[in-house]
Amino acid sequence: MWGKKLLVTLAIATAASVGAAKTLPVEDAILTSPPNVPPAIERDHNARVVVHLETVEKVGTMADGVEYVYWSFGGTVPGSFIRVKEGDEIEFHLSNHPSSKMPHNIDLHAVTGPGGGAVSSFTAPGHTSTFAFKALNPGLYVYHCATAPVGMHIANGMYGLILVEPKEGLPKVDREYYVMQGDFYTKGKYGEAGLQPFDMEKAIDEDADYVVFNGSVGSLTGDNALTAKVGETVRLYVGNGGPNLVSSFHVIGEIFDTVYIEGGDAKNHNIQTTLVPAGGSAIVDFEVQVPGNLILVDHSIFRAFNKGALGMINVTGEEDKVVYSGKLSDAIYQPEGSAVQTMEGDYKVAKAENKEDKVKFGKRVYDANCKACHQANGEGVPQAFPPLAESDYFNEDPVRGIEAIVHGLEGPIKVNGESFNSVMPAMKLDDDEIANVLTYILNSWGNKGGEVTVEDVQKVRQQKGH
Ligand code: HEC
Ligand SMILES: [Cu+2]
Repeated sequence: MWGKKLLVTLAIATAASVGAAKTLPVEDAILTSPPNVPPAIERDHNARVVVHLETVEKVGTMADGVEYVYWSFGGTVPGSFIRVKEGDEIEFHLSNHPSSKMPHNIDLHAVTGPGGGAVSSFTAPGHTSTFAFKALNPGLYVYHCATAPVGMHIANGMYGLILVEPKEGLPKVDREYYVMQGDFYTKGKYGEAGLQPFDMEKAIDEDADYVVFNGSVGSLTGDNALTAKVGETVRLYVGNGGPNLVSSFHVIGEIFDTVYIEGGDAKNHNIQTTLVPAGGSAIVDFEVQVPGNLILVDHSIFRAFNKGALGMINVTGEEDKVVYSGKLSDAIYQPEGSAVQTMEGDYKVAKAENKEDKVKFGKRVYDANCKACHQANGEGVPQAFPPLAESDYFNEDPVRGIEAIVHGLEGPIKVNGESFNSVMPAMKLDDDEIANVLTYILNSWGNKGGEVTVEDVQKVRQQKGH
């Protein structure tokens, strides 16, 4: 009699598969690709959550004209977002696609156990491994491949996030997004076209060519920008796969109302920039109050403007001139009287008298505001910043230059036969500075000559009601 009962119990345990302590309702996990996040968990009990995740090696786009063989969880970088509840039991099935050249495994930082599941999940191409774990601690956790050479598997894109919601859930917000930073190391330097192989030397030197959100340059800009409406609350689940670099995560034009520090329980408020370690995370919540483009960056700022770590949230809705006025006026500031205008070396002269002055003053504006991107002689940077030297786009209609400075410029354009699809932020320059800098450009580097006037600039400002 006892023997028979034992046998039955064993059979049930096997049917409910390995590791189940008691019988929980079974459900399939909803997995999402970045920047999407699975819906909040509504159930008030625990479940046995079945996760099916596949490792895939495939060619993807790192930047315009640049391809890379990504290794991924679920076919995207970062990998599929997994969402469970504190106390859930997770039955994990890791499949390695038959076309893979490498074995892979998974180390989930949410696992309490050896290697975070790495050894139990080691999977050859064309195989599936299964293991189970209990989500003991709530938090936002990184997962990654931990197959040797570990650094190489992570550098190729094998990381993602798993959220273990606390028992009581997280406060409701209007929108949730999944953003994960990673650094990449390629044989060619940033923007060099073609299929770029992984560069182990650079990876060891921590000399990244690309630092990006969600696996590629432009994954969160232009048509891929995140969206929100004025008055909504936004939550970003931010991860950092590394392999090497720590992220100083910042959103230009926004303040984080709440940061769940390092993805844990501790909440900090009114934060400008939060540190996201390699192999770590943060949850940031904020309300958007005014329309415009919020820019996500790693505030190690060369990474944002020269290596790709730049994303966007396009906020639409009503202006609130009390929260943010826009430019109200622009008066000449002369703390030391008009003497400033004739200071030795004529550093600051209020007005250009003629074209020669404009060109001279325009060069200073250029060096201080444009050179960093468009380069010293207007030659630009392939794939990233279009040339201003002999630019057919600009010479055809210099008003485009005014528009680019006043309103910013984004989306696909063609300059001298080369396509660009990037973001130039609007620049806070006054009408004289804009007239001067564009006149300087028109009269430099083989451009067609001519002059841009303050009136031209004012016309553009008025067109869009500025
Ligand atoms: C942060 C980098 C950055 C800065 C600073 C910057 N630009 Fe740009 N600029 C760009 C990018 C990127 C584009 C292309 C945008 C696109 O493809 O949608 C661009 C496009 C342009 C274009 C049109 C394309 C062309 O090559 O003719 C002009 C003109 C231009 N910028 C002028 C300026 C001037 C003048 C300044 C300084 C006042 C300036 N830019 C500062 C990044 C920058
Ligand atoms: Cu791997």
